[in-house]
Amino acid sequence: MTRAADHDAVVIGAGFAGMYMLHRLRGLGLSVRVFETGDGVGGTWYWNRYPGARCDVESMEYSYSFDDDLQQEWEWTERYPSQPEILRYADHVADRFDLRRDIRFETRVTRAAYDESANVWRVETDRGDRVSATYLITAVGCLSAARVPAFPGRGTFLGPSHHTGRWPHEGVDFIGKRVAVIGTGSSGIQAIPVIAEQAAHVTVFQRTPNYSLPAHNRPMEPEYARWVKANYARIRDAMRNSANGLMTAGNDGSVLAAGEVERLAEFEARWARGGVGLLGAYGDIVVSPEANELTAEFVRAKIRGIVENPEVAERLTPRDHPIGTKRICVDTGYYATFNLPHVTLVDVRRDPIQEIVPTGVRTAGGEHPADMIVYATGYDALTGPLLAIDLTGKGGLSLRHKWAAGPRAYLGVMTAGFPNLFTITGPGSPSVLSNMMVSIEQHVDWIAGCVARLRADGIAVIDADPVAEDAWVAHVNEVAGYTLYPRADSWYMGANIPGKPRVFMPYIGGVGAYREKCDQVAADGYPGFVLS
Ligand code: N01
Repeated sequence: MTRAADHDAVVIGAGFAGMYMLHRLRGLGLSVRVFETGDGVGGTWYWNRYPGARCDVESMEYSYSFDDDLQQEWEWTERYPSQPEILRYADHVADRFDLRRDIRFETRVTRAAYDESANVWRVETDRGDRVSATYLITAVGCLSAARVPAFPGRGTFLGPSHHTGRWPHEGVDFIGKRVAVIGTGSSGIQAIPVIAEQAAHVTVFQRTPNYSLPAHNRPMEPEYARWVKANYARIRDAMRNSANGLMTAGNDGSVLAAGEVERLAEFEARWARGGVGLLGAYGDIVVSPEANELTAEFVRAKIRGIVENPEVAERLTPRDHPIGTKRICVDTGYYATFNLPHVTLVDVRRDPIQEIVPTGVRTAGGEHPADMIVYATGYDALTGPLLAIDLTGKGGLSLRHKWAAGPRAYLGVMTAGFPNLFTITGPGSPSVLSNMMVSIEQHVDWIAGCVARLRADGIAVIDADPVAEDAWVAHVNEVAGYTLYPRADSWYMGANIPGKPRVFMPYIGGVGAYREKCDQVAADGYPGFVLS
C-alpha cells in the first residue's frame, strides 16, 4: 500500500499544546511526528528558567484535566507553581504517556508548504528533515519568539547577557555582580527581587511602569488540594465555561455602583488574597475608564505605601495605560526591592538608553557599569512564532504576506488558504487572555474532533471560508473595541515590536462563550469551513 504522506500529522512544538495534541492524535490511530527546538518538552517552561519564574495561575488550575489519574496523582507543592516544578510536571506527562518516541528534539521547523496536487504539507527543518503530512498543527506557543531590542553596541558588551526566555540551563551566578536588568514586564518583575538577593548592585532600566499585584505564594495546603481533587470534575467544568479559564469567577457588579467603603474593602480583600483576582473585583474594570481609574488608583496608593523614597515611588507608578490593558503582573516583593540600597531605578523615557558599551549600559545621563545584562524585553507575541516559519499555503500564498496587516484566522484556529493547517491558541482565540491550559485543551480537543470527523466522512481537505474568516476577524475587533484594551501600547496590540501592525490579537469574548461557538460549529457540520 502506498502512503500519500510520511505522517498523518506533523505537530510543531512539544510544550503543553504539542504534547497533548500528540496524545490525542495517537488515540485516533494517527501517525504523528512532533518537531521541537529544545532538547526537552515543556515549551515556555523549558525556556524560561530565569530566577523567580513562576506561573501566576494557581497550580491546581494550571494543569491538564484530560486524565483523571494524572490530576489525582500529581502533587503540587506550592499555591503558584515554580518553573522547575512545572517542567517536572511536563517531563512526568511525557514519560507517563510515552510521548518522547514521536518527538524529534533539537529540531526547528523552518519551512512548511502546502502541496495542492498531493494534498500534503511538505515540512522542512534546520536538521535537514524533509517530511510530508496530511495535517499540520502549530503548537508553537504565544510568547516564544524572544526579542532583544537592537540597542547600538549590543555585541560589544564584555560580560554575559541573557534574555529571560532563553535562560542558561546551568543557571546564572549573580553573587558579587553588578547586574543591569532591562525591562519591567512580568518576567523582569519576577526576576528583579531574586537577582537583588544575590547581586552586588542591580540597575533596573524601566521604560513603562507596570501594575503589579502581590502573589502571596505559599506552600500548598494539603486540605485544599484534597478538596480540589475531590471536586475536580465540577471545578474543571466551571473553568471551561468561565470567562478566563480560572476557578474563581469575577464579579459582574460595577465599581461605580459600589460605594467607597465597599469598593475599598473588596479591593483590600483581593489584594490580601493575592494573584490577579483584583481585576475580577467588578465587571466594569476593563470597560469603563472611570471604574478602571478607581482600581488603578488603589494600586498606585499601594505602591506609594511600599516604596519609601517618594521620587522612586512616583517613577514606579503607572499612569499611561488603564490597569489590566497591559498584562497585569504578579510579584513577590517587587516594589519593596526598590527600598534596597543596592537597587537603582533608571527611567529610560527620561534618560534613554543610547548604547550598550563593553562595560555597561550608557544612557543620556551617563554610563551605568554592569558585569552582566539581563534582557527582560519580551516577545514578538502570538504571530512571531508562526511567522518565523516560512509557511506557504495554496497557490504559493505566504502567511507573512497574508498577515502583513495583522493576523486573520477563522475562529482563531484556521486561516483561509492554508488547508489542513490548525493553529493551537493562535491569534483570534482567547489564548493569552485565559488560563492557557484550559485554552490548549479546548483547541486540541476541537482539532482532534475535527480530524476524526474528516477521516470518518472521507473528507480530504478542510479550509476556512474567507467570508467566515472576515466576519470572525471583524467580531474579534468589535469585542475588543468594547473594552479599554486597545488603549494600551501592549504586546496584545503588537505595539512592542517596531513596525508590527497594531491589532488586538487575542479574542476577548471569553473562554466559555468561545468554546460554545466552536462546539456549535462542529455540531453543525463546520459552517464557515470549506470541506472537500
Ligand atoms: O515581556 P513584556 P515579559 N527599551 O513584553 C521593556 C507572560 N509571562 O517577558 O512596556 C527599554 O511584558 C518593555 O517596556 P514597554 C505574560 O503574559 C507570565 O516580561 O514596552 N525597555 C517592558 O517593560 C507577560 O505579559 C509570567 O515600554 C524595553 C519589558 O521590556 C508576557 O509573558 C511571567 C525595550 C518587556 O515586557 C511577557 O512578559 C513572565 C526597549 N527598547 C511572563 N523593549 C507569569 O505567569 C522592551 N522593553 C507570572
